[in-house]
Amino acid sequence: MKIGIVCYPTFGGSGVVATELGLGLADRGHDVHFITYKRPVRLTSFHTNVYFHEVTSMEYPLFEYAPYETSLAAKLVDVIRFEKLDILHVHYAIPHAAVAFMTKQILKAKGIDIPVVTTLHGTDITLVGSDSSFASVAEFSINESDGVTAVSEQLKQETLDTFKINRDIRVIYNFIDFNRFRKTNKDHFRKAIAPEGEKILVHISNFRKVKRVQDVINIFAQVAPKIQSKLLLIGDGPERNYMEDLCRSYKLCGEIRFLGKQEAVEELLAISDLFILPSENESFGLAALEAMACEVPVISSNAGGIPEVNIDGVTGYMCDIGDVDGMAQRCVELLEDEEKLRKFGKNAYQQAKRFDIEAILPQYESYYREIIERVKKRKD
Ligand code: GMT
Repeated sequence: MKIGIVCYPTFGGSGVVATELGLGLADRGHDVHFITYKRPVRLTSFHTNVYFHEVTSMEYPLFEYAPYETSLAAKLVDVIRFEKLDILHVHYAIPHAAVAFMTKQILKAKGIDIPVVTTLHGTDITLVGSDSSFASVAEFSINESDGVTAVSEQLKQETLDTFKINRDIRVIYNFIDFNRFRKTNKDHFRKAIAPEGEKILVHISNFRKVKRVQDVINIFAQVAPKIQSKLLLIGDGPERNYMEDLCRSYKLCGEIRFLGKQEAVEELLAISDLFILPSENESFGLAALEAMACEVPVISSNAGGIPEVNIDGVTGYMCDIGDVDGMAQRCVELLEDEEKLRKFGKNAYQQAKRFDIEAILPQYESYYREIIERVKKRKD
């Protein structure tokens, strides 16, 4: 198939999923065209059947806000027509599903009916899409997509509860590539970060409010006096400065390291003992899955779709959102018991296997075929 993929090209989960999906599809022989404003962060090397089309917007003094959606639609029309794409897959409903609708209409006028699949990732429904400044457009454009997928059962349900949706939503879980995310021996690296054999706790996110990074630090402040440990904070975002202040106020700057955005997160996960994800909301929790693939148990909140990934008492522990004391207690419990920590790590790996890219990618392939067929039938 010739597949067009639209996504946010940044470190966010939706962009990561979209890029890994595209690369996986290309490995299976499909031609994949990424169309976005910047090369996606995980699209680093050359692949024979992967193409990148950069969207540029013309500057004009009248434009206080450059009309990216218009430029994206124009680029999509161009790429779909001239590359003869079979399907367009947009990730994150806002604004991509609306742009896909506009693109579809323009192409219809030219005699082309391009099948459109929209994948909902989480905040496009829970935070952004449901805001009154976007809601009507989000609802309309989801309903106008030929196919809609959600990354967890919980997100599907939340979408149905939030909007009047008149079409099926297929749950296709996020996935993990075990060629990249697996436990590897990085002892030399571990020694550099934890020279005294300290345990390593880790959190990865975009440091937005929804991630409750302050809970991670508050948890660590309770763990550190009991267990010799270090905390790695990976990623960057609007909350970072406050978080640095919080670490200073605890006088824990020697134990907590802010590593910023990292490309090779698997190397950091390989030396970690526990992953902490106390999010307020999380449709899936891809970062937790990446940790689990590397045999790192997860201490998390029970928000959103996290319970579909982390199994309480098996692959880690779950507490209510904001239950810092509970999460700290669970961290200590696991870190004190080497055998349990190892067992939970193995369980985490087994659970991660359910989301193996090898099992999930064929679900997208067959969904594409189903949607292409449905659109074709509609035409006939
Ligand atoms: O977590 C974020 O804020 C980024 C966001 C995104 O769209 O880039 O992540 C969402 O999509 C990920 C990939 O499907 C999911 O693993 C995350 O759980 C989801 N984030 C939220 O729902 C808050």
